[in-house]
Order: sequence, then C-alpha cells, then structure tokens
Amino acid sequence: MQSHNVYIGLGSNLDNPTQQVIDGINALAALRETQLLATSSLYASAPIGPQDQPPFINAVALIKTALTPIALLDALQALEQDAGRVRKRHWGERTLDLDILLFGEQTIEHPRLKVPHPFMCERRFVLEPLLEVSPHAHLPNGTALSQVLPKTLTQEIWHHCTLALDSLGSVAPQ
Ligand code: ROI
Repeated sequence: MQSHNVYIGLGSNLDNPTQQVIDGINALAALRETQLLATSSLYASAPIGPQDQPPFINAVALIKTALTPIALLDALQALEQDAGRVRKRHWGERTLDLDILLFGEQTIEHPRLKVPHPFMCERRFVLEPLLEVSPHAHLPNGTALSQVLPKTLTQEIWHHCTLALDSLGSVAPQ
C-alpha cells in the first residue's frame, strides 16, 4: 500500500499543555498503518489570537502513514476528542490541536481539509519546529520553508526546550 510522509502540528494551552503534547505524540505513534519517524522539541510561545489566554506548547511530528488524508483527519479528530478537546472560542484556548500540515507532495482542497495547512506559512510556532525536523522541507509548489520562516521571526517564541523528545524512545508519558 502506498504511504506518505506527513507533518503533524501539535498545540495545547490547557490542562498541562506539555503533557498533552507528549501524550499526543505517543498517540500518533500508536495510530494504525502509521509510524512515527521524528519529533521536534517542544516550543513555548505567546498565543496568536486573543492575548488573554495561557501560552501554548507546540511541536511538530513527522509520521509515515498508509491512511488516506480523510482517514487520518478522522483519526486525529478522534484523538483530539480523547484528549477531552475543549475549544472555548475562535482562536482561543484548546486542550489538544492536531493539524495536518503537509501530506506528501499533495495539495488537498476538500470541504473538511485543506493541505498545506492554510496558516502554516504565517506561524513561527509551526515553521520553526517543522524545520527542526526537516531543514529542507518544502511546499508542494517547491517553495522551501526555510525561505518563509524569516517573515515570521518577529513573532516571539519564548522558549525552545529540547525536553527529552529528541529520541523516539523517550516520548513515553512521564
Ligand atoms: N498560538 C500559539 N502560539 N500556538 C498555537 O498552537 C495556537 N493555536 C491556535 C491559535 C489560537 C490560533 N493560536 C495559537 O489555534
């Protein structure tokens, strides 16, 4: 069966965000027909959107999956629900967000799913961890993401913690 390399963005700012992201990465590793290939470190940043919400923890995971894009989306939405997903308001707090950023070289325009993720090129909390995992990553149109990153660098990322995610053996929940 054909499989694709897929980048997943993880984010949380509720209910112990660091643990939410670590649990999310472990849950990705356990998906059917899927292997976890690499994870970024964890990044803490100020919220984009309303400022009266807690800071976010973000990370990016690279998986290899034989799932179709919509089957993967269904699986990610189920994981978000398992994490007790809370979404209080538009661009507001969330328990766990799992976004498909890139799906192989595909461009997807589906009522439920747009890939590349529509906002990924505007968000340092997405680009910086993605480039940590794959410095040469590019969009389906060939644009290198390393060329896009500088436009986002004015967004503050407070802290970049290499917190025990740099080897695949160490992502088990603590
Ligand atoms: N801001 C940051 N820093 N990280 C996120 O993951 C994030 N996710 C969101 C909004 C609310 C837009 N802002 C964010 O969905």
